[in-house]
Amino acid sequence: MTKLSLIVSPERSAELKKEAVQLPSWDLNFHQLWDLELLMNGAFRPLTGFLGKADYEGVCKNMRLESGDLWPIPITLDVSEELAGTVSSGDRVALRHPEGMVLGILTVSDVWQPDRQAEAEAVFGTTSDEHPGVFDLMQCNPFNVGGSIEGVELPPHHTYQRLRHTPDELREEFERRGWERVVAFQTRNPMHRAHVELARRASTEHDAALLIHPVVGRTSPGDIDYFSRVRCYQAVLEHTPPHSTMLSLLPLAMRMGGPREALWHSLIRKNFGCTHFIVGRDHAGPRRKNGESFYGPYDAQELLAQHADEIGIEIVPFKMVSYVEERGEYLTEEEIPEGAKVLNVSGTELRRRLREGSDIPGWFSYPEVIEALRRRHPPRSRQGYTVFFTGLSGSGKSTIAQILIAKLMEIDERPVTLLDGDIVRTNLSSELGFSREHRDLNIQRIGFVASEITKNRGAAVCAPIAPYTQTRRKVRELIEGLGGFVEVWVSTPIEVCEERDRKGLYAKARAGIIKGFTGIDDPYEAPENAEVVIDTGELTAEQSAHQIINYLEHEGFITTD
Ligand code: PPS
Repeated sequence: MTKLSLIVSPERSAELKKEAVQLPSWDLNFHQLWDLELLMNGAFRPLTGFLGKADYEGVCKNMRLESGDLWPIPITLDVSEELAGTVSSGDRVALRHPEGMVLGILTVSDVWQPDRQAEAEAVFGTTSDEHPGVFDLMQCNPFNVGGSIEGVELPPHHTYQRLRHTPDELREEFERRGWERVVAFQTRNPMHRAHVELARRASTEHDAALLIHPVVGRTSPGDIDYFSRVRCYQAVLEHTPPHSTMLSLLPLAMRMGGPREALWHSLIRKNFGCTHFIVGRDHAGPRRKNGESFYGPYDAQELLAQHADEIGIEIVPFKMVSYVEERGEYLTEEEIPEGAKVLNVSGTELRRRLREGSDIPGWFSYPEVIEALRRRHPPRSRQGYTVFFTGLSGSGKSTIAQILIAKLMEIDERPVTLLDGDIVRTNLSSELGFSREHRDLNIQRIGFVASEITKNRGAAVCAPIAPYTQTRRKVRELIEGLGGFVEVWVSTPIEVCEERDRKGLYAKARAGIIKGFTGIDDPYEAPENAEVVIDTGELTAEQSAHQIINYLEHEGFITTD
C-alpha cells in the first residue's frame, strides 16, 4: 500500500528540528493547523503542500491544479505582510504549533497577495459575509505563501485519541478487517435514528461497511461542540452492526462551500480508503440570516455527478427517510403508503424542546443521544449569558449597565461581572488607543473574557462602544455556542450625546484636540440585529435596565418570582 503521509523519517525529522532553529517561523492559527494536519497525513492528496499561485488560480477558476487534477478548495497559507516581506522562492519556513513545536518545514515556491473578494466569488459563489466561508476568508492575513512541506510531526491530540486515524492508518485498518467496500457518512451534527437508518441503507444497498466520519475541526458557527457530538456518535455505535461499522473523527476545517465542499469531502474520503460517499441534500451548505440556503438542495449532487468518472469514489445520494407511525419504522418517500401519517421533528423544534426541557420522542432518537444533548443544553435558567451593550460615548451604556448589574445581583444567583469600557481600558487594555486595530483588539479581549464567564455559567455585562459590526459579530459567534448572547444597542443620537457631553470629550473632539472620536471623525456602525434596542430619549436609565431584565426573563435566562 503506498503511504500518503508527508511525515519524514525520525532521522530526517531530527535534522529538520535542528534546521528550524535558524529559520523564520510562522505560528499557525487553528484553521491553518487543521489544514496542515490533513496535508501532512495525506488526506489532501494529491496536494503535498500549501498551494502556489498558479495552482491557487486554477483551483479558484475551474477546480483544477496545474497538473490537471481535480481540486475544488484552495488550501493556502495566509501570512502577515511582515513574513511575506522577508521570504521568497526557495526559502524555508518553520511551521509551528501554537505551543511552539515545529510541525513541518515549508519550502517556499511563491509569495503573493490574493484578491480575497475574487476568491470568495469563485469558490463560494458569493461575497456576502453571511456565508461563514467568506467571513473566515475576510479575516485571513493579507498574503499567501505557497510551497511543499516536509512533515516533522503531526499536531498532538489530547482527546479521543483512539478515534482518530490518519488515511494510512484507516486504510490499514480496513485491510485488516477485510473491508473492501466502505461507505463514508460525513456529518457535523448529532446523529439520530433517521441518520442511522439512511446510513445503514446505503451500506446494505452497496454491500459496504459503514464509516461514520464526523468533522471535529471547524464546522459552522453555532454547531454543537464536538465533545457532545462524539458522545452521540458513540451511543449510535451501539445501534449499528458492530462488525461492519466504524467511527473515526476528522479534524477538518470546513468552509461550508456547498457543491465544491462536497467534492472536496469525497476526495478526502477516497484518500481515507473509502469506496463510497454519502452526499446529502444541501451538503455543507450554509444559510443566510433569513433562513435561505446559499446553494440549491441538489447542487452538490449534480456537481459530483458531472465529475463522477474522475473522483475515484462512488457517490451515494442521500435518500431522505421519514418515520411512518402506523408501520413503526423509517421509510423512503417511495415506500411510504398512501395517506400514512409521517412524523417529523425539525432541527428548530428539537432545539426548542431541548431548551425548554420538553419531551423528545423515542422514535426520533436514542435515549443516550437525547441524554448527551440534554447535558449540552441545560435549560436557559442554568446557562451563562453575556449582555453586550454597544453605543456612542455618552449614550448611557455605563449608567444602564450599573443599574442592570444591581438588579441582577438582587434577582439572579449567577455571579455577575461588569466589563465596562473604562474598566477594561484600565485593567485589560491600558496600552491600547482608538485606531480600528486597537478598538478591535479591545473588543476581542472583552469578548474572550465574557466567553469564559458565559461558558462557566456566569453573567457578563459588557459596555464598550464597540463601533464595528464585524467585530461585534465575532464576539457573538464566540459566545453564542456557550450560552446566551444579548446585544443591547443604546441608540441615543449623537446630538443628544454631544449635548450631554459629561466628560467634555465631544467638545475636545470638535476642537480637534482628540482625533478619531467615535461619531465625530470616526465611524459608528449601528447594529442591525440587536436583541434589545434602547432609546434613552424615551426611557429613563431605570426603565432601560428593566427593558433588558424583561428580555432576559422572557427568554428564560432569569426566573423572577
Ligand atoms: S471601543 O471603541 O469600544 O474600543 O471604545 P471603549 O473601550 O468603549 O472606550 C470608549 C471610552 O473611551 C473614551 N474615549 C474615546 N471614545 C471614542 N473615541 C475616542 N477617540 C476616544 N478617546 C477616549 C470615552 O470616554 C469612552 O467612554 P464612554 O464610556 O463610552 O463614554
